[in-house]
Amino acid sequence: MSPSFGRGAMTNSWSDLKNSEVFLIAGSNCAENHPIAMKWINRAKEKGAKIIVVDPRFTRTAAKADIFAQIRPGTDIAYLGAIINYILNQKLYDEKYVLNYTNALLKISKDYKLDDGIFSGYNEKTRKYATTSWAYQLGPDNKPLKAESLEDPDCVFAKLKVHYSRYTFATAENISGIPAAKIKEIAEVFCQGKPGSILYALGMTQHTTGVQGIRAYAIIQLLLGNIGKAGGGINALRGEPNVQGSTDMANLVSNLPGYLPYPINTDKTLQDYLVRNGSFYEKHLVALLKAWYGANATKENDYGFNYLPKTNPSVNATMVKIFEMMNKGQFKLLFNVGSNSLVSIPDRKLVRSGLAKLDMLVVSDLFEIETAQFWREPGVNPADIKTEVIMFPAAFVYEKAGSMSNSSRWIQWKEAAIKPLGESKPDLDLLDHLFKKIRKLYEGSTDVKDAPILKARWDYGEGEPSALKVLQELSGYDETTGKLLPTIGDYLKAPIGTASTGCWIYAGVTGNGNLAARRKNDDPTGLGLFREWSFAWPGNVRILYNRASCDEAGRPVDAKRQLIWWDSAAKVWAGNDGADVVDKTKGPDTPEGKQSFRMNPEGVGRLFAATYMSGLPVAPPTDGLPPIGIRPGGLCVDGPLPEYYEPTESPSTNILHPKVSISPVALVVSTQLGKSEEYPHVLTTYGVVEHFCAGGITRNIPWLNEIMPEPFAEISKNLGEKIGVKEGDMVEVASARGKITVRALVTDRLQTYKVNGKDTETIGMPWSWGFASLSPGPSTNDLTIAALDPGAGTPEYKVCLVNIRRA
Ligand SMILES: Nc1nc2c(c(=O)[nH]1)N[C@H]1C(S)=C(S)[C@@H](COP(=O)(O)OP(=O)(O)OC[C@H]3O[C@@H](n4cnc5c(=O)[nH]c(N)nc54)[C@H](O)[C@@H]3O)O[C@H]1N2
Ligand SMILES: Nc1nc2c(c(=O)[nH]1)N[C@H]1C(S)=C(S)[C@@H](COP(=O)(O)OP(=O)(O)OC[C@H]3O[C@@H](n4cnc5c(=O)[nH]c(N)nc54)[C@H](O)[C@@H]3O)O[C@H]1N2
Ligand SMILES: [Mo]
Repeated sequence: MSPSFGRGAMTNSWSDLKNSEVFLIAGSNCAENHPIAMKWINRAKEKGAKIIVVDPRFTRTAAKADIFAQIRPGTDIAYLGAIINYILNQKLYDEKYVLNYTNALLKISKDYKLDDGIFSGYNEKTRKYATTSWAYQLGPDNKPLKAESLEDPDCVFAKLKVHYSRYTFATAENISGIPAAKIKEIAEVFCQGKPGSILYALGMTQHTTGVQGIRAYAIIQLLLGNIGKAGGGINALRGEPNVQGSTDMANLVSNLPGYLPYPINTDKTLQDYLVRNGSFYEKHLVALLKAWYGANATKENDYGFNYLPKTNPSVNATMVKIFEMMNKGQFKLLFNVGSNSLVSIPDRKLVRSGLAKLDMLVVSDLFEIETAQFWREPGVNPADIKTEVIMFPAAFVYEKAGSMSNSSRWIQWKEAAIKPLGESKPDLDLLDHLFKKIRKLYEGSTDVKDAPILKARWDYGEGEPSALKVLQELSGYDETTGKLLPTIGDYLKAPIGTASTGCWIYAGVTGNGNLAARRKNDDPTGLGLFREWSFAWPGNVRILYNRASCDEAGRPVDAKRQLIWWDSAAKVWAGNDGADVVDKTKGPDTPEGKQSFRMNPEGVGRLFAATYMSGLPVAPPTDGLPPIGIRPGGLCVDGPLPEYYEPTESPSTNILHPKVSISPVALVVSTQLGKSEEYPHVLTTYGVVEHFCAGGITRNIPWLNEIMPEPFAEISKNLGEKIGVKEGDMVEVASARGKITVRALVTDRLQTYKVNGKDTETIGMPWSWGFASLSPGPSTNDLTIAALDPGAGTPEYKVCLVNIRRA
């Protein structure tokens, strides 16, 4: 999928789920964690849609399923690989779609290979891949060479076939514990229903192979022609309120707002940045610099490029790694806003010891959460801790105006319902106040490193800052007139340096009034597009890649679910949805009009994530500067095709390649690792309806505590019998990193299963407790492992090894 539009969002939307004929819900318990998804899924089910749920536990979502498969945590790529193999062998793919809208025909370098679990380019010392061999064969115009047919052994399609031929139903059963016949049934049912939607959340992402699991979804959906269609897509059900907005706004280590690549320490100039990232980013980065530095960003000073801090790409500064660095004394201050790290981070003793090494910890939260009280956790002596702790009381969601973005990419505006209570303040007020104070302290400085603070444009109002002004900055201005740019089209047409946007994908959200505040909820097409309810990025397109819902001539393939079409009389892409095309006036017979995945440099969906920068002139230009390409393709750091690896701690070796059992590039931070001889069972962790994440809010609500008073360990009846534990008994659950005592829940929701012939048990535990609040309880993250996906940095919360005994 596209790197820029795909970083976790729905390709479709919540309300579009009603258009699906079949659902694969694997790695999400949406009935409990995303009830709005379930509302629309139920509407589809009422019309006869089939629901497939794959989960280690029988959940409330599973209770709605036509097919439920219990899986060993962390093994999805094995059964998904078997489904891909089945689609290819049985020719169940949508041939026209595969030929026209995917990179199936493009030829891959002869240097590419996968050998015993290791892709070409592996460096054993650095445990990283050089990705040069994962490239296309290129023609003299720098375009990938295209094979004559899918039979060509060099083409992506052939590579896919060879790769997944090893993934038989029997092998997938031995790895995942799902019976082969059931995997086949899932494959058949999912391939028969069109359109089909895939829904996922943490069950897929919280693994050392999380990114590759989602790549497997992309392959299946591209083969079946399910992307770009109403009722299709890959739908990431995102978690925290406004987590979509915060990642759009660069709450990610490697991005600036709008998913622009972050500058690195070797980028001395804007030119250096563009050589690495492609000229596509010039307009958007300059517009961002104009938003941040206004008149201080000029052509002469590279638009203030060097005001931006640069990252060191050899340092991984994702969440868990930050705490590792804190333990090494590399941080003086932590500003902890809206997160209860001491409860939510895996192998959490790393957090406790890290916080104690700070000079100052600032916590902004609604409640005095565990993180703010780390110095008085039982077992810790406050006298030994030098960290100064400051608490800012934050205003809650209904006490402040602003926009929130949901998983459908809808930017939704809301007003404050009441004034902030007591001394609490909205986060925006706090930041505005801090910034102004800090700037005062720097006043008059001529030190270049202070310039970013002194030169910044900061004009959200005197007194209380206006959230609307912030959204307007994101939407964008014509800097020559100071007027808001009406639409994303106007922004794209504006010459470089004349427009600003604080987040280019939000362009136009307030261009014609505050469109995020729109609340028209009629649905004239019946397709659940609701195009006059708020504003969806980009450009109010509700279903991404919707060019792929039409055939080569620009006619909708699905007569019942027409999204867009080429209006040959008016010579424009028209329709019920906004057209996700390069240029609305370029017809289906033009090169631009053929592109169904405009954010990819090849213009097609990526079955194989190839190393590729479009537009590079082959001969270096004569002026001595390195050539600038247009746009790179999205790369995975751990391989161009999803391969099955065992979780970091696993009850089994990898039967596909025993010598390379776990991902050779996984980032293992925990130093204490367990073996299955000592810790024979698989632990998986999950959320409960009654509490929210680390429980900072919900454990302070008495009636929620009453219905969900304490954490527990969910075990099968077999395991209960084996260890002599009955429902309600206390058990000690131990991993190599810690142990906690909780109540046992002996249940049918978990069953014993076979992994490569061996009886295996999963233990399930919620994780929302800590030592503070009205209802304290042990933290499950004492047990979990800090092992990260090498690309995303997401921890493997969903699998580690434990033992259990009667307490
Ligand atoms: N009530 C409530 N709602 C919430 C939250 C909450 O805490 N409480 N949290 C919010 C947040 S921040 C998020 S991110 C979302 C999370 O939403 P979900 O991802 O739905 O949350 P989880 O319960 O962690 O995990 C989902 C399911 O994945 C299963 N699972 C575990 N391992 C695997 C695996 O290897 N493969 C497969 N196929 N499934 C697996 C688990 O058993 C679980 O049923 O929910 C949001 N909504
Ligand atoms: N074992 C295990 N661990 C997990 C997970 C798992 O599945 N298993 N899931 C992971 C996931 S997906 C997530 S998202 C993280 C969540 O981890 P955290 O982000 O640490 O958890 P939350 O409890 O959501 O913390 C949010 C805090 O923000 C405060 N808050 C709410 N609104 C505001 C506001 O407007 N302003 C400010 N300043 N504060 C506010 C709340 O009171 C709360 O304390 O946990 C992760 N940890
Ligand atoms: Mo989350």
